[in-house]
Amino acid sequence: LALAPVTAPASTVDGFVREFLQNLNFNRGVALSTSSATDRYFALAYTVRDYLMARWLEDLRRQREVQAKGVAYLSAEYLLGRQLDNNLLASGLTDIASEALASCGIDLDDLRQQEVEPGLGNGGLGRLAACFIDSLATLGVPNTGYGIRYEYGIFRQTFEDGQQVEQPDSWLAYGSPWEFPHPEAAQTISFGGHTETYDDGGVQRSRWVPGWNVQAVPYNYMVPGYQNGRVNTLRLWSAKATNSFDLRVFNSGDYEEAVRAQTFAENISKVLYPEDSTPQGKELRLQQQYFFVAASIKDFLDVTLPKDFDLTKLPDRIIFQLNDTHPVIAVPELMRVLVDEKKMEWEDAWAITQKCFAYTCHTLLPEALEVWSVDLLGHLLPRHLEIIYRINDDFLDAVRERFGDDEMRIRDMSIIGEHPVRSVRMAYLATVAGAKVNGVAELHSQLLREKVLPDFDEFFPGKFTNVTNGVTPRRFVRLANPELSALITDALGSGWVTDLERLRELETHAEDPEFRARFAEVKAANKRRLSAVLRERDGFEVSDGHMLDVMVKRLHEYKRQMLKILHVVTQYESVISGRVVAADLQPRTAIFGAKAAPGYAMAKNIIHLINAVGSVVNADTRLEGRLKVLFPPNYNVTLAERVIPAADLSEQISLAGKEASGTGNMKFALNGALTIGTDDGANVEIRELVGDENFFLFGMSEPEVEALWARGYKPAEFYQADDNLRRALDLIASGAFSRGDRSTFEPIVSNLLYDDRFMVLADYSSYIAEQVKVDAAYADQDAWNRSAILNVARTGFFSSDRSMRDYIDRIWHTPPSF
Ligand code: 26Q
Repeated sequence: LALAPVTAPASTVDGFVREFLQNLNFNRGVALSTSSATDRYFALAYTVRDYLMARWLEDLRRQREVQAKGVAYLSAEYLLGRQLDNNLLASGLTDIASEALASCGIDLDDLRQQEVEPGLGNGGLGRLAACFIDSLATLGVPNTGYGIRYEYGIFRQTFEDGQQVEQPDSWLAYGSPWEFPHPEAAQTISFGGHTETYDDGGVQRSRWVPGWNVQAVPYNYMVPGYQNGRVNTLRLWSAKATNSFDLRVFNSGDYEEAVRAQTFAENISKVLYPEDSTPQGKELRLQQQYFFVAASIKDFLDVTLPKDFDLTKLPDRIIFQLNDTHPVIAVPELMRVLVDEKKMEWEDAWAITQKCFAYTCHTLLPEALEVWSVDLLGHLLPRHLEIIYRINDDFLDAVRERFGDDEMRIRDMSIIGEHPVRSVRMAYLATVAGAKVNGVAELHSQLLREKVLPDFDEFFPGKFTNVTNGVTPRRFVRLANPELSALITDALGSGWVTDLERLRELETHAEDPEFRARFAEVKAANKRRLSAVLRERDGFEVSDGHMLDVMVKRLHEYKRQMLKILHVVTQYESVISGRVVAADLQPRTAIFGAKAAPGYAMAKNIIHLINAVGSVVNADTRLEGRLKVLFPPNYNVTLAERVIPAADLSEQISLAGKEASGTGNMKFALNGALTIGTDDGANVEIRELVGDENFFLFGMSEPEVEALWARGYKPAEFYQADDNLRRALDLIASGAFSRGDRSTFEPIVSNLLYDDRFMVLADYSSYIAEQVKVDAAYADQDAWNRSAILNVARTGFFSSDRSMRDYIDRIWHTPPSF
């Protein structure tokens, strides 16, 4: 019996009902009649799990048997969103589940609402990781996603008097039905202590004598492919205090101290850092990074690989993909394992290591490039610091050999920086160690090579490459936009869900008036659905007939939410001053969604301003209800799935050269919104694909930005030169949005006038002019719908399936297995 394979329950409505009731009774311990919505949600989730289980176990078995090369995706963040609907879709059970529940008097949609999304990421980078593992499973490529099971994910945002307040995200309060804890498979992870050399039978060797340990407990999550019977694994590590032996290190003998030591250890996976740039260099953050990376490498070497595996063949079995610099400490960790523990020669170990890593960079902002002070790193990971020094010495020797004793260049390329304090430049370490280094959109990759790492590009020809980001069409089209999906499937058949370039075939349908009318009806239905969600969630009313003008993303000065609110203020001012009659406004609702890092004061000021402008504008009857601002708090994946399909206009307005790629921009275009955007990140590629006539371009290009900086940028000159801009800023400064208090938004206004690092004022006039064109274009609904359909038809390129194929073909060399 132990050898009998696990079998899935019968894929029938009756089979599903039976399994559901079993789970309700035996796993929740309740009767249907007395069960809560939570009980029913859990029982449903367990039922879906049961159907996927046989596939999962079979995949794990086959992967052990075949030993094909796979991808270990190392990411500190996975912004998964809700799991239920995705797993129903992947297993092809949505209709059966819906019917089965209905026969029990339960509405599937009510149960969907019960799930608390695991918000284990900040934004783009974390969501990208989630899209990538979905695509790998769908492509049938062996992959384990490794990360951290934060007990608290990204904070829950509320507003008090228009200002952001952060609440803890207790996503595990009721537990999660999707996780499989394996405390028996915990790994011991060490920190601190010192290093020493010793005589190993005549050979001098180094070793690490750690100071303290924690346990890393794996929690496994299913990652099902789309209706292909494949199930990969996401393995997130949770920190647990080790037994009393290790606690003794902290233990002065008393009980209270022992409990404190436990708390200390378990702090490591307690909370996601809510910063998504300007890393603070906090010790706990480095502990998190080493914790999950060391556990993951151990897991792969000791558990996944066969016992007798020849480690010189490691690059044939695994590629560790580094999602930004957050997991880069994996490089010296693998070296330490190979050299200190497996007793390999340094050169052999380094040759292997260089083939086992590849690095993705997600930024161009210099302040976002992660560095760790040598003091901190040496204190927490003394052996790793020695290894990094050795890597750097060897690297700089090679640089000298190539470029001569150009000490300027040596200093610039050193993995160790000297100012303001001696520190390890993690992006340099990743670049030196990685087989490939990639940016996330064409423009970004080009700037990365030319501006950020030009010396490295010259030294490592062929190492730098581009892989343009993508998004999963399963979650962001098929699930988020069922009506558009039905329309597309009606026109093309269902193959587009895994072959998104097929959307091209919609181009001809864009010329069919009847198809355009059906498309318009889908958009209208999505707006009604959003309206219902915002009413229920936030008590907001979405007005009929409004253009929905949407800007949803993290709050950052470089993304320029400020520019969008200046447009709103400009329109408002033009009406209250009497220069424009309200009846001439194209009705619009500006929808914002954005979280600010808790320590980012200017970002929080901007949130406050948006809310303040919203309160005033929404209440002013002179606008005759033709201009509205909605800012639902706590924008997350779940809200994105409702907002994006309802949008008419997608705001992608970062200063050129600052947004590495953007992925929201892709989701909007695929859902038939038109973009107003700068020539930045993946906007460039979106515009190329959809055509200039279907994209609202404005603002300086990256070279123009550079040129203006070089000339000397004086934002006040733009203020003086543009009447609309002056009136808008003066209105904010006057206290019109702060009950007459001129001090409230003074920091914003003076920042714009005298600093304006992200050139909001320089791009203002071109933005406003382009928005006038947007209004005019929207007035012709039929032409707008045609453009919107062409956006859908021409953006199939942005499927994360395509991104994954690019990584597979050009970086990983991991074809689909069995
Ligand atoms: C680092 C150190 C300490 C604390 C926090 C961090 C940290 C955490 C998250 C730094 C950066 C992030 C996230 C960055 C991010 O989301 N970048 C975005 O990545 C997307 C996917 O490639 C791109 O589309 C966006 O352009 C880019 O901004």
